[in-house]
This record gives sequence, structure tokens and C-alpha cells, in this order.
Amino acid sequence: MNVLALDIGGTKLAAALVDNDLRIIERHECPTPASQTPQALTASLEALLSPLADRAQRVAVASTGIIHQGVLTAINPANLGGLEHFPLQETVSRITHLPCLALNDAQAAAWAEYQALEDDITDMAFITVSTGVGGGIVSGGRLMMGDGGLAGHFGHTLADPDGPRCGCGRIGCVEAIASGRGIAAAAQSALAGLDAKAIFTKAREGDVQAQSLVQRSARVLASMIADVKAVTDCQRVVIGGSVGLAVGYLEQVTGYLAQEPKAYQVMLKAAHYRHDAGLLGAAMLVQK
Ligand code: ADP
Ligand code: BMX
Ligand code: ZN
Repeated sequence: MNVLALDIGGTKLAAALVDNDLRIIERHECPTPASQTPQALTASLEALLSPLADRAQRVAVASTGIIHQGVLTAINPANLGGLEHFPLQETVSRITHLPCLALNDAQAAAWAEYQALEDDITDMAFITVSTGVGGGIVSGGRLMMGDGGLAGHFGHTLADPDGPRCGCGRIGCVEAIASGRGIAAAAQSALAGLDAKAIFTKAREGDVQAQSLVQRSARVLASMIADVKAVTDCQRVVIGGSVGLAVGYLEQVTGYLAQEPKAYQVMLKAAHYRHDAGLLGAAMLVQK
């Protein structure tokens, strides 16, 4: 059975045809529409999914936001605004004429990455550092989604009580500082207006402000990972997302985590499926 897998992020949309052996046969990507109205998202989904739908039997969606009973609600509307109660599953089924399963992007990625770990690991967490900071938990070999779909939203735990207000309404969330958006928002003077990707490039070129923005993200993420370890006692934390996978970032997080007390330390690993963890996790869940 071919699965049409879709990943909806705050920055990009990706769709892929995935075969029975979890091979990606064809993959397309486009930017997340800037206007973020239900109409704009539906139009982008139509353009992305329609050319692939007749070669698939099911659709699997990994999407940013809380996905509860097939409906998408942004916890941080700054990442995907205008989409309160977007009927995701229904919209995708209407476009493709196929049955559809939808879940949170980081939860889906956690499931894929769990399958790629050694057999004796039963408890792990996945963290994406991307437009936002998302998370997924596998506990006792089971993916936790939570009664309302909120499980694993680590990005909205506290990093700094005096920090910036997060789009979710709280003050000082990890996401408001460590995410791609958070890094870009803190940039000043010569770096103001640059996105996280450009700031990482500047950091590699030796720009001191860019280096300190990247370090701040890595430090906050390491502290959050110590909290995740304290809460879940997981044996592995897997890091994904374009910021999380950026060259040198994981090494910095590892360095900061090593400064935490031993009990809060945990082995970190870059996502095995790299940028496709969400797509493949959703596909695995429908092929199960
Ligand atoms: P999404 O959030 O849509 O899933 P990504 O995982 O690509 O998408 O994350 C997007 C964020 O990652 C943006 O803030 C972007 O600036 C940043 N980014 C993209 N590529 C890189 C890179 N090579 N290095 C550092 N940051 C990156
Ligand atoms: C936000 C939240 C999470 C998501 C995470 C990573 C929204 C729209 N999304 O914390 O549900 O998992 O961002 O999302 O509220 P990404 O777009 O960075 O992949
Ligand atoms: Zn928040």
C-alpha cells in the first residue's frame, strides 16, 4: 500500500508517496502560505496533494499544532495563525478522496525515530527545533498523544520567567527563545530581520551576536532536556527540525547538557530520518 504522507510545518509543507517498505518514491515541498488563512492553506494542500493522490490508498498527516479528532488548533498562533479549529482531516480527505489519519508533527516524528532506536529502549523523547519547538514522547513503547492531543508540547514549558512572551500566551516559553522564530526575533542591529538559517550562517562566519543567539537557543534547549529527563526518565532524546539538525547545534546542546547534574543527563542523537521523520512517522502509523 502506498501512503501519501504530508508534513505541515510553520515554514514549509512537504508531501511524499511512501511505499510499503517506507521508501519515499516521490517528494515535493512548498512554503507554508504566508497569509495562513484556511483558504490559503487549503489551496496549497490542493496543489501539493492532488498530483500524488491517485497513486496512494491512504493519507497520513503530521502537522504542527494540536491535532484532536482530526481538527488542527494552533497552540502558538504566531506559528500558524488564522487556523483555529481547521478541519484538517476532512479537508485532506476531500482533496484526495482517501481516508486520512492526522496527528501532531513531533508526535509522528517521535514514533518514526523510536522505530530506529536499539530494541532495548522503551522510553524516548523527540524534540524538533524548527519554526517552533515541538516534542513527542514514547513511554513504555507507546506513543503518548494525550486526551486532547497536547502530550509532548515541551516547547511551552518555562525557560525564563523574565523572557519574551510566547505566541501561546505564556511568558518565557522555551519556544519563544530557542526556536527558529525565537532566534530571529531576538536578533538586533545588523542581524535584525534575518531568519534563523541566515543567523546560523553568520555565526559560522564568526559574527559574535549570531553566535550568542545560537548559544542561547542551545543552552535553553539543554535545560529543557534536563526537565524532560526529570519528568520521563527517558533513555534517549532525539533531535530534529532544521535548527536542531543544523551543523554544530547538537554538539552545543550536548555541551550544555553535560553541565547539568548527572541525574538529568541523557544521551542525545540527531534524527535518523532527518527532515522526513514526521512524514515517515505518520506513514508508519497508518501502515501499522
Ligand atoms: P517547519 O517548522 O516548517 O517544519 P523547518 O524544520 O525547516 O520547518 O524549520 C524552519 C526553521 O528552521 C526556520 O526558522 C528556518 O530559518 C530554520 N532553518 C532552515 N534551515 C536551516 C539551517 N540550515 N540552519 C539553521 N536554521 C535553519
Ligand atoms: C508549536 C506548536 C506545536 C508544534 C511545534 C513545532 C503550533 C502551530 N505548533 O509549538 O504543535 O509541534 O510548534 O512545529 O501551535 P514546527 O512548525 O516548528 O514543526
Ligand atoms: Zn508558549
